[in-house]
Amino acid sequence: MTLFDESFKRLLTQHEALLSQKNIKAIGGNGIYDRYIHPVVTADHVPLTWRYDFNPATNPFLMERIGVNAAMNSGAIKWKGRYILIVRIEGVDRKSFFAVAESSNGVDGFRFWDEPIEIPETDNPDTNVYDMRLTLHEDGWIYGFFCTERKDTQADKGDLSSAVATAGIVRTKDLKTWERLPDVRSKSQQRNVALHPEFVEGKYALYTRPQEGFINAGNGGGIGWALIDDIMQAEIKEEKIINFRHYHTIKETKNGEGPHPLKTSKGWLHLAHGVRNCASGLRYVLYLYLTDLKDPTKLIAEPAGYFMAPQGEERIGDVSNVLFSNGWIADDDGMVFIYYASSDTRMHVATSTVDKLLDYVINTPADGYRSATSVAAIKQLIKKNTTFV
Ligand code: M1P
Repeated sequence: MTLFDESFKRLLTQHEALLSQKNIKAIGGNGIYDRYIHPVVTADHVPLTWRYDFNPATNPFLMERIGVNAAMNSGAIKWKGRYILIVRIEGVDRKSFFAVAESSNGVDGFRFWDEPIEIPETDNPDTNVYDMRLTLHEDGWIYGFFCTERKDTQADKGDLSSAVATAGIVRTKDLKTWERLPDVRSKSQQRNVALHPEFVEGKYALYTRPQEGFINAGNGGGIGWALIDDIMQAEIKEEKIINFRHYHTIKETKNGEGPHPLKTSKGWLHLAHGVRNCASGLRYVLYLYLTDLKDPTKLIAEPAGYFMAPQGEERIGDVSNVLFSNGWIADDDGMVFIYYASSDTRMHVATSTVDKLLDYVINTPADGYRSATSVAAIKQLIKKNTTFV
């Protein structure tokens, strides 16, 4: 056997071992959800044929030709009984693209389809596309809303970092062929746009995140809501903030809707991210809130603080101290699979149930916005417990 053959065999064996690795629930936890010991998708899960030239004549050292930096912020959908992630893959060239990975049980065994997704471009080509939110809409299409980013042509000549973000739209019936619709038109930059699964007042409804700049929410901020007259020419005309930022909270700097909310008996259950700044940089955490079934813009409940924050190895990565989620799946039996990325590097799953998440959202004290109100909430709990301990 040649050295090439040996390396080739080793590469295939190691890759297969990773793909077939079983996942198990991590011990401990807070009763609200369970984490799992392994990430579900990483850069190393990406098919070897996308990265290596296997021809010994043209790649005698069996080197990786196209490197992958991260497999992160993934949209999710249950489709034909399979758990599907539309993974954001970021190459070492810093360009992101999308690829389908599927699993039979939602917690392990994720394998990519043969090729990445080809997203058609508009007349104004995207420089970078990322963070797709999937919605099976009642109109029968599966929509993907994603961030499309292009260079800011108004920026100073030497400024090669400023960008303009808006929401791109694709739709599909088979997750294989994707039709590109015109980008969402909006007065401000937009990221974290998700499509509500039902018509509201006969219109498509979007969760938005108006922002003044590419990174900063500025005065905009907050999770917005907009009704869209025509999805083929989507335009955000009026935007109402339905989930506000607040001073000295986990979403002081900015926040953004995750995947579209889950419809439950007690209201629309939302998963979002909140961002707070500190000396070591931005801290991204996940939080939940509940809105009214008949009026999805009306807040019913929102626990204080975060639902999930990076833990252990999750805290380290390409952009450290970040948890981000744009995909979750609720099964018919009430089980919920929360797909989240840690530190812009890898994908994980946490599982819970609709009942547990509703209990958490409804019965966790809301933020009183002062240290004294936090102490009051704890004292109330201690008092309630005196009969039990
Ligand atoms: O790096 C953390 C996240 O930063 C951005 O989040 P937001 O839209 O809230 O500003 C996005 O680029 C996201 O992809 C990234 O994970």
